[in-house]
Amino acid sequence: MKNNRSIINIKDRYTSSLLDGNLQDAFACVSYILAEGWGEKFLYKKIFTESLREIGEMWHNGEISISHENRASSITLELMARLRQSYIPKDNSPLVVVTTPKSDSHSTGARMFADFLLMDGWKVDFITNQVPLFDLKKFIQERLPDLVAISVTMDSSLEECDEITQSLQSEGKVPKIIWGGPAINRSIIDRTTDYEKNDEPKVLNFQIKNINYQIKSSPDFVCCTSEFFESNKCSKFLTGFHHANAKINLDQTLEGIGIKIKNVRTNLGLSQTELANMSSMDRAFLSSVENGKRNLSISALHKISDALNISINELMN
Ligand code: B12
Repeated sequence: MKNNRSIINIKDRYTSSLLDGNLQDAFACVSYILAEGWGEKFLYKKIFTESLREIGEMWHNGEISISHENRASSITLELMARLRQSYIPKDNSPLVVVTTPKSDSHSTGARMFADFLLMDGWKVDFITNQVPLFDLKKFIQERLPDLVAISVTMDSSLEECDEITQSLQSEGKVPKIIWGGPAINRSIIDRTTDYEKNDEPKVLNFQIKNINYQIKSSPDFVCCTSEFFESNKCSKFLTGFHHANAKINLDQTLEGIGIKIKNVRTNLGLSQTELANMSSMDRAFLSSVENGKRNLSISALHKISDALNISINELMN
């Protein structure tokens, strides 16, 4: 079981490596976490996100210069780019365009969301860095993505997010649109639930500096409850795109089960060795199951689902 102390230690060491501009040491922290079998999502949530927030706050508080902040972000983005090379989408994977409003230069959260989708088998087009709306719209009309994700960090960019959505929904083939990011989590008036279009006639409002702003567009999903978009509602919305696709073959089924097992295991804070012991199987066997390389028997599936305390149905879903 991952112990809190060791997580804090490794996060602190990662943060120091970023502040020192030491790519090799930062890479060593990443290698350690992956070798322990804690998984990429854990690495993103507990190490990358928390370290970057800490370092960003240091800049906001005037403790370090913008160059130091920038170097730290670049090292993390470089490591994320290395990890991305191992996620290879299939031809029939759904396509998402991830973007940010032009007025919002915070792009790291958007990149992380994009990488989470890549890990879950999506094809991703990542468009930030102040692309003008007319150009973004033209691009989206050419690419015809299944989903457009708009990530908003600054409260002052919420109105622009609404404008982008209105513009994309005004003509042509309209893609599904999801909103998320810190400004959404912070500013939607009722944050106790995520919103789906069919939840209407609820009226969505923002509150920016205590001033109400009524949303004019109609996003298909607004992710407000969990910054890691792991609410049941959000997971269901995002996995629905895979189901809408063509027939799934055996390899894809095994891969899907493997990803699910790994996700549940890492969320429970279990290493591969620990889960292997709990389900009385060999770690190498479990590793091949998680990588989708093993046509596992129903009895093996049973042992794993028992150890994870989850039904077989859920693992197969
Ligand atoms: C790092 C940082 C910066 C960096 C950004 C580097 C970059 N390229 O991204 C720099 C130094 C450039 C910066 C600049 C500014 N910043 Co700043 N910044 C931060 C800081 C410290 C961390 C942001 C971050 O990178 N977090 C890490 C990422 C990984 O987390 P995340 O964004 O939350 O994303 C996660 C989830 O939200 C989710 N997610 C993200 N997108 C999406 C999308 C969908 C669809 C879904 C479902 C989920 C999802 O997934 C991610 C992974 O889990 C925050 C404060 C904080 N602690 O959060 C302030 C903060 C965001 N900044 C702020 C401000 C004010 C600014 C400046 C205006 C400051 C200035 N005076 O110049 C400028 C911005 C200029 C502009 N026009 O954009 C304010 C915003 C205030 C507000 N309420 O709007 C904050 C909150 C600081 C504060 N406490 O006041 N900043």
